[in-house]
Order: sequence, then structure tokens, then C-alpha cells
Amino acid sequence: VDSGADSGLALQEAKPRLKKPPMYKVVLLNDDYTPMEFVVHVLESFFNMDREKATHVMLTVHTKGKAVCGVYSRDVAETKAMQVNQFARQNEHPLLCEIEACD
Ligand code: TYC
Repeated sequence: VDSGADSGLALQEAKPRLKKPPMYKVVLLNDDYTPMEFVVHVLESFFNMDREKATHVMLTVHTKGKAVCGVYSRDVAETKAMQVNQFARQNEHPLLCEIEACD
């Protein structure tokens, strides 16, 4: 039977979770030695850019010192940066990729 005295608490749903997971920028840094063509290849293969976009981002890094390659969850951002740095080292280039928390 229903007394009608229920406060409703037991039936209330959990608080909606409005907070989205924190996002991280994957940033490529400039250096004097990594060939431009190698950087374009990295941007095409690790960040799924077409040649035009990859060339534009590479030139932004070259002229401004750094550029954002993409924004991802922490796990994905860390993995991308690791893979780029490993690939650069395998090919004996000093290219550096870092992650940066979004504001
Ligand atoms: N500055 C490099 C050169 O003149 C090219 C370069 C671009 C290097 C982007 C790194 O993330 C980079 N060969």
C-alpha cells in the first residue's frame, strides 16, 4: 500500500553529471633540425590531417614556435605525444611533442 508519506528521496535519480572530462592540447614545438617534410608526415599520419592542413600547421610551428595539433582526452593526448616523440627519436630527429591542459 502507499501511505503517501514518501519524501521522494528514494525515487530521485542521481545528480546529473554536467562536468565534461578535462581536455588536453597536443602541441608540436619548433626546432632547427627536423626536416619540414618529416613534420608534415607526422601531422598526416598521427593527426589525420590532409597535406594542405599539415603543411599549414607545420609552417605555423616553424614561424611561431609552436602550434596545436589536436585536442583530446588525457589518455589519448598522452599516447599521441608519446608516439610522436618515439617516432621522431627512431628517425633521429629532435622534434618534440607536448601536452597542455585546456583552460
Ligand atoms: N624549423 C624546422 C626547419 O627549419 C622545421 C620544423 C617545423 C621543425 C615544425 C619542427 O615542429 C617543427 N627545418
